[in-house]
Amino acid sequence: MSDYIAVDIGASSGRLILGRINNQKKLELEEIHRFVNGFTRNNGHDRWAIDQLIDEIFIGLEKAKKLGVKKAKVGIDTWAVDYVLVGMDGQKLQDPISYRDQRTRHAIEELTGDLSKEYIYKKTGIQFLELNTLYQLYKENKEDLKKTDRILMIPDYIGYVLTGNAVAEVTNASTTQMLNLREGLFDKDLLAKVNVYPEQFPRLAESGSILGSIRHKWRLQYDLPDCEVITVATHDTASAVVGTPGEGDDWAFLSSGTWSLLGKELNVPENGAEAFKENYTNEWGAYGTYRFLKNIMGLWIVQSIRREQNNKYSFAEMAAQAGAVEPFQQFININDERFSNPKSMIDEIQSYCQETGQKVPQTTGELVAAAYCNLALFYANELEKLGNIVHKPIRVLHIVGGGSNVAFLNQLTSTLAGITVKAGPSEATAVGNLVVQMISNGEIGNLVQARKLIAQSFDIKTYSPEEHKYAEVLDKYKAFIKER
Ligand code: LFR
Repeated sequence: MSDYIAVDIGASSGRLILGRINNQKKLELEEIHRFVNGFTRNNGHDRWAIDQLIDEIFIGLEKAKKLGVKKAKVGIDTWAVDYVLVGMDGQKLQDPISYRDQRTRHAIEELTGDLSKEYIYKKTGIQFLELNTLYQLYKENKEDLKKTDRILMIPDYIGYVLTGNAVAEVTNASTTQMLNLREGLFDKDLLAKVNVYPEQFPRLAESGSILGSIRHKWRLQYDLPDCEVITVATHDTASAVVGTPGEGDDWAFLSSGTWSLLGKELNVPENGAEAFKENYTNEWGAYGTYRFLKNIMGLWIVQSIRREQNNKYSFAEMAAQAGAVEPFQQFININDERFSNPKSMIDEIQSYCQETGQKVPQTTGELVAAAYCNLALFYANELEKLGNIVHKPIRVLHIVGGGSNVAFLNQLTSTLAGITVKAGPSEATAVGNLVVQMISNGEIGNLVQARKLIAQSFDIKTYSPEEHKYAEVLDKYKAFIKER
């Protein structure tokens, strides 16, 4: 049996998780290292401290060695859309800019002035979000782009630093909004529009392919196990969907973390008029699948409230306080751009309620209740749309990721949407990362078997709709949202 290590880095934290299939034929996880992540303002932009993240990976791998791991496969996943510009000397030009940086404000309107949105959507099937790589590159410093030998997405860059080998892994590359669905390649027209040459991106690689061994120079510098890096589904959401224990064809997923990604796994992309109108995306998944989903603001709102209160309460305490408040006291369109990176999330929520003539939440419990109730309403509304677009009723919603621990939110979602919610695993992203490595190494046969293994290995909690509760709330919410 081999050891497998998932390096999973999200916008607010990162971790290294050791995975094994134990004697009871269950997948077993052991967290070996955890660290915080976040962007900071430097050199005029909100940037990620990428060197520090790589240092943390080495610290984690050294810890693995101390735990007795001699030889391991390693997979790396992170958030999507952000990239590193690498110069002719193989070094990064600058620290990468975060997708929440304000530089792409209004970039969609600017870029789609002469290339229509319909045209871009037909080509790519990707939702229009200002954070997409396409708009970031559009706003990129032109001199820096000229000096760029390689544009590498964050996990591809980390893989490149570790092994010396560079690829553009497909699940993440698709989030650039620059892959052509039909051709299966970067789209030349879109690249030209943002002054990028096709040669500046490395070759596309499928999830599950081998990237290479960790470079000798790192092994001299750190006390590491003998590691081979596997290019997993490097977009964290792609790994989370792989790690979702869905069965059959009537389930949807909700990957709940800093973002809430709500959608359905498809075998054929859905880029028709309805999907375009509702701004659903077709991100490429592992094993030829598509993640048909929508980005929803997610726990970012609660994380931001917590940060502004100097982390006074834990997430569990905040959820308990929210649960004690009368629910649905105000309607908020939580996907409004204004909540993407406000100076103060608390002020932003309060002014929204003031401007719309609603009760202004004051206490932590009231603020968090406003966030959770409106997340649940958003989910329920979207699930209905999703079922209509894919022409299939959705009977089960699998909630995975850190947010799947919030029982209050799971129950609200089940009741409002009128469907069964299955919650867990909370480490679905690391799990998805690990099982792709195991499939690649021949220890698991395929994705269906991997999901069976996941269902057997973790405690999945089921929530059923409560009857006669919140009967008219969803309709009132829909009417409110329509006007905005
Ligand atoms: C989630 C995620 C989303 C992506 C957003 C920005 O962590 O990867 O899927 O849209 O972050 O990269």
